Amino acid sequence: MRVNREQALHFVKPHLNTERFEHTIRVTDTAIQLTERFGGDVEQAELAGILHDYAKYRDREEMRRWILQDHRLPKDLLSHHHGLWHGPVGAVMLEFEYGLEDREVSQAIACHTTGKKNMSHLDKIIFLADYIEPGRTFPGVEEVRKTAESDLNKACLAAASNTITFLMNKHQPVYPDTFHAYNNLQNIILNS
Ligand code: DGI
Ligand code: FE
Ligand code: FE
Repeated sequence: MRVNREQALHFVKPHLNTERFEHTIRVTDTAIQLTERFGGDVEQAELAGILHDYAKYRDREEMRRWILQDHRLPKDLLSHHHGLWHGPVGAVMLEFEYGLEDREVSQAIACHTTGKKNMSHLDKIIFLADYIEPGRTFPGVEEVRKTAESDLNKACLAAASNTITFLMNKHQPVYPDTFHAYNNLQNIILNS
């Protein structure tokens, strides 16, 4: 699948700046490593990693129109920070602009920023890879990287928990799916 990788990278490159493109490559490589560690389909992880921030720099008004017009996109996004829109909107745009047909890849892109309840294995891999890729310097990220060496659910929980703490400390609203991810992962771990 080397050709697929080159094609997909070539497709996203014009939509990203250099820094974001390099982040994209690191997320992709991290997602592949996590898949080798925890199982799953390497090609899906690779494609989702490459495409995950496709819509990051799209015009805010254009994204707003997509949210208003596409029945699959949750309208409550509009009452939350626009920084959260690029995942769900990107997933829908990629269907039209890239011809992305893989629903699992599309879902993982859609929830990569916030997480959600009942994340799939691929959702978790992309959510975590975006959080721990080697360029990230979030407070607490080193501990999450350590946890990610052995436990996918616990590492995702720590990432969601850190994000919630970070946002609350800044007196920022938290999108409900981020809490849903936290609660769901916490329950999985408590019941395991
Ligand atoms: O696109 P990236 O920069 O690679 O990373 P991302 O898609 O995780 O977006 C990161 C930003 O999203 C970061 O500033 C924290 C913010 N974020 C994540 N979850 C929430 C959130 N912001 C709000 N307001 N609410 C959330 O639930
Ligand atoms: Fe993102
Ligand atoms: Fe990202």
